[in-house]
Amino acid sequence: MKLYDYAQAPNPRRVRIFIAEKGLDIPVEEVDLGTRAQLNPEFLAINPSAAVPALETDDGDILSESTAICHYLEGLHPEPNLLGTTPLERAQIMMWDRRIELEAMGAVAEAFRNSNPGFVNRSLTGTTNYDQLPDLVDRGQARATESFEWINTRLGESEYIAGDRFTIADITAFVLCGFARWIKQGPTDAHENTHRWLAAVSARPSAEA
Ligand SMILES: N[C@@H](CCC(=O)N[C@@H](CS)C(=O)NCC(=O)O)C(=O)O
Repeated sequence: MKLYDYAQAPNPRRVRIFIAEKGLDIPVEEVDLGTRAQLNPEFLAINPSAAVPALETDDGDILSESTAICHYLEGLHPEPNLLGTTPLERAQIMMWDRRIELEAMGAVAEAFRNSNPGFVNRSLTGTTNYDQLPDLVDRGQARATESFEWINTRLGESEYIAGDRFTIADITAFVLCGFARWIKQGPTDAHENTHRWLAAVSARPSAEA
């Protein structure tokens, strides 16, 4: 098995933390997004979406999408469970994970990719170059601010994001907090529930992954 990775990028980090929580040792190959190696024909043959992470299975199949890779790994290595056990718990974890990914990470990506000079004409991932849209920067910032509000509210009613135990939704939210620093965002001092949760999640060895 092999994980196509990029150390600084948020989505591959989600998978690395998941792998660490499972106690697995999967070799990684760095795809240097800094030199746009994701657009090289060799990598496009692996992942036509031109993005990391991607996982090559022992049988040579390729999986992309962080969540799909995590589902595959959980299927092979069910313990510790990170994706839920009952139909309700699985749905709740997926619900929170998708909200964190699509709303909160999406907001940060919107602000970051439309403002950072390194992403001129790369405002979206993929093989087509899309120009930055400056109007999306303020919107992304506002959506990120809003996201940290509802995350804090959620963590006031629940010990972890999806319930009373650590799951993939906490991994995505933890990675979000690091990613949000790229746009000078994150939980504010007033977000006490988030800081309580962040202290617990940061103390896990997987946080280093
Ligand atoms: N939905 C995908 C998103 C993957 C993604 O956006 N990866 C970024 C790194 S965090 C990437 O490869 N970017 C390449 C680029 O900027 O062109 C997933 O969950 O894996």
